[in-house]
Amino acid sequence: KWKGEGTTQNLESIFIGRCYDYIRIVNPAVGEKNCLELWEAFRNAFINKHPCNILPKDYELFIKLAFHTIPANKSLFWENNQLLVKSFTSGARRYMSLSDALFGFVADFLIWCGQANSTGLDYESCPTMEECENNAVDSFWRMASITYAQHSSGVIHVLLNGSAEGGAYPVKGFFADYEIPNLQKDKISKIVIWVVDDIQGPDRDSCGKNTVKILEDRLKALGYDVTCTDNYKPVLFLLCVDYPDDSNCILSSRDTDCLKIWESLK
Ligand code: ENP
Repeated sequence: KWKGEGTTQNLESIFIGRCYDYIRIVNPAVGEKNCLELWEAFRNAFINKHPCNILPKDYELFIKLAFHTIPANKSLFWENNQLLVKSFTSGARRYMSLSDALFGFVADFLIWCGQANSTGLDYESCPTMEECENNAVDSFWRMASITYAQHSSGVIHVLLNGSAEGGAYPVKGFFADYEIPNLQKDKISKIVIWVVDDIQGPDRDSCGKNTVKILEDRLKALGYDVTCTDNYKPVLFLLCVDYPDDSNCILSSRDTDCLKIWESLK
């Protein structure tokens, strides 16, 4: 009856399994957590309710139980490049995006919703954002985003896609609406923006232009020290793994210059 896909099959097992994976293997530094209790708190946020009537605060208990600190200088916000972010953060080893924190990790890529007057999940369909804003998944990410932003400190990183249609910084989105307003200015030393284009993709947005300029101006007006770098090399090189022969992926331009001179002399 809804337009969106239904609840992910085996949701409970995936959720509880991910929770144990996280506390035992991915990031044992978060300490002991009761994964069954986390699942109950998560489930109670949306079961037995109309699936368009779920609010961020319904996830408060889940967030409280799953919460752990986000290490200073490790926060990474992003838009339009989820898979790149996944490989760049390297499962919290390099940076800790929201989905590398326990309270995002357990839900990443999953879909869920319940139904009114039933304790069952709806595996057939779930409401999309267009059908109703207060659906179980979006309200969850709102609550998780707010918490993640409030607890981010030190140098904050933002990874944007310069080839994204409509601009690298969506002026309406989780980052714009729930994360920027919840950053705690007194805990933040600097905001570093990286705008990386898809290799062989269009160069739609760059530092100082279009939507990135809107973002830089917004953050500066809020009093943050902001820097912006186009095609930040460590991230670009990660993309190069799939395009080893592309001209953007040749390591030293001096080598190619020498090669050209040598070729012309032959
Ligand atoms: P999209 O539309 O590129 O990707 C949405 C996918 O990312 C969904 O599969 C979602 O899982 C998963 N996901 C991981 N972290 C988040 C998240 N944090 N979030 C919403 N979905 C997330 O991403 P968006 O919608 O633009 O969100 C990007 C935001 O995430 C940025 O604000 C970034 O700073 C933040 P699922 O369960 O929905 O299938 C917050 C909102 O970290």
